[in-house]
Amino acid sequence: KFLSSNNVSIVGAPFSGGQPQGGVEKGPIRLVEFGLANQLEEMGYQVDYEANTDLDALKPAEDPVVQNLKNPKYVSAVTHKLAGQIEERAKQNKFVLTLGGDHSVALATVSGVFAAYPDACLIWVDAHADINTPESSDSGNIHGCPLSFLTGLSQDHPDFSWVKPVLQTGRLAYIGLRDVDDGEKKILKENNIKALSMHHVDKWGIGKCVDICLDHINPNRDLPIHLSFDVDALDPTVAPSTGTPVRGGLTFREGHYICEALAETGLLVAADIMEVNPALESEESVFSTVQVGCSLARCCLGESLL
Ligand code: 4U7
Ligand code: MN
Ligand code: MN
Ligand code: MN
Repeated sequence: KFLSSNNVSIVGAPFSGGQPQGGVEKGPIRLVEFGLANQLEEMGYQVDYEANTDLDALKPAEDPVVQNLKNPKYVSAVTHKLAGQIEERAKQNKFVLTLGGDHSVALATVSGVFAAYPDACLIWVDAHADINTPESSDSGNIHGCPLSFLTGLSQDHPDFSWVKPVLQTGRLAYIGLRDVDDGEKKILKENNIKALSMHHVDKWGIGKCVDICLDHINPNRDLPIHLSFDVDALDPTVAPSTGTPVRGGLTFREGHYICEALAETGLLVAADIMEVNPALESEESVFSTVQVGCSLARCCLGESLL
């Protein structure tokens, strides 16, 4: 409905500054080397790829903690730059597929996508809620905070004044949660955010969970949808190579079902595949994580629809 072209723009976000573990900046290149762009071309898409290999140049000489957040200047500079790229591609009517990189990069994807589609809604698939404020964050890692800035719940951090509160809390829904900080639970409750945990997936099944989320954030099925998929939402047996694994996650099929169901709506305009860290665990672990990341992306673009 919203995308008239068959163009897919892959935006590499080789960035790890939103958290302490190295290696996640190698996620995008591994997904592309695995053949993601070619696979999408074989599906009939016209694909372009921006690798963003020069993000290191944005690293400031000094980047002290500000309001409890680590690397604020670096994260801000990188995500601000990527937000502009993503906005431009979304406005060209291309499906924007962003490959992370740590999840602080969602500051860029949501800012860019919502600049092009102000009425969009966001499905956040993750073990974590990523909605800590600078005050509520225990770790100070910005990959745990992007949604507090994007919803306007955090507003006075000097390095993130460029991030506009583009996302209404009523347009955000979660699937897969199982490691949510106490401060985040309070935020989710107070703002009445639709948050489905693994408990709900067990109770209702994944099909009903996706329907419940869409009924809440997109009741008439007429708004553009952005999916941000943190691979740690999947069970660690399915996606082991990620920095913050949590047991008891989505199965291979449950993860794919979400992507398929969103593709089926015809409303999906952008997707993020985040937190793939090829430096973690064994060679087989990396292979299965990269493989599942590619197949989730293909399902977002309709691969398994008949
Ligand atoms: B990810 C955490 F404390 N909530 O804020 C935090 F548990 O993008 C984890 O979902 C954040 O992987 C995880 O540091 C961020 C922690
Ligand atoms: Mn996570
Ligand atoms: Mn995340
Ligand atoms: Mn993580």
